[in-house]
Amino acid sequence: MMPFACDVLTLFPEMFNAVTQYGVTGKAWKNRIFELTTWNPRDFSHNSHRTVDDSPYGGGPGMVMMAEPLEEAIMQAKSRQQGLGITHPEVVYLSPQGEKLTHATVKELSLGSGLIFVCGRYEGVDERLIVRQVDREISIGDYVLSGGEIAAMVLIDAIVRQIPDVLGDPESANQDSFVNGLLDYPHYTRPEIYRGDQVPEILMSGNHAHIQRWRLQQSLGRTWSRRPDLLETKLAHGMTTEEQKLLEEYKQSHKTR
Ligand code: 9WO
Repeated sequence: MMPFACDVLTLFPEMFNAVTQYGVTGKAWKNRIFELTTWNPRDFSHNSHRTVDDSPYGGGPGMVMMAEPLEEAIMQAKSRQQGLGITHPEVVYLSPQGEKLTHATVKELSLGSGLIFVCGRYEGVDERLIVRQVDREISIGDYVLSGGEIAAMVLIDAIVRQIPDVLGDPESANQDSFVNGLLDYPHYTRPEIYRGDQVPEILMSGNHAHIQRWRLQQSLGRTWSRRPDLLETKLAHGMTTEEQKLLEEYKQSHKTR
């Protein structure tokens, strides 16, 4: 299979070693499941100081990334991806003004064959670059970072683990929290008693059907108590009679404690 192609525009290319060198994404990169090419906007600067930023029109604090070096870097990234046979690589800009990242967005992006990530620094990027070149502006949450790099890595990590073969067991990604619209159930491993705390009896029973039902109930219950917003969505898409029964039972046992 052709690797999933990531082209990243960044002033700090070495930050991306975090995804290519470690863990599940590191292994996927080594196995050429995805590839990552960085483009430093400084290499596209038009002056000898390699400047890529300037002060904002209208005044105010800080600096703004200039459109020209970024647009030229995007052109290079696009022609590289087109050379790989990727006809329409989407350009993604990471910013707090973007659409909020969800598992659905991750899935959608993972279905393509390549993406170009624009990582901003300073106070942001000249709006004309965004209007001209960016297909999707994505936020990973309502907070401000020092730049788009860590957000891009969050997105790359989430996308890569959706690619078939990345997780050893082909079912693994489907077991992830959020796939069924619910939070994960609690996990336990040895020892059976940790500082006086017992592993829930049912997990020691060997009864797989019972364990499965208990885990689903924990997922439902935790979603109800911690993320009622997610449960509303799940409810709107329809819950089985079994799921409703398990949740009612969980609510009941939580009132009486
Ligand atoms: C910094 C700043 C300083 C003084 C006054 C206003 C300011 N705005 C910013 C700012 O928003 N900087 C951003 C840094 C510019 C775009 C790249 N940066 C960024 C991306 N920070 N946080 C993100 C981000 C990306 C995706 N999801 C959440 C946050």
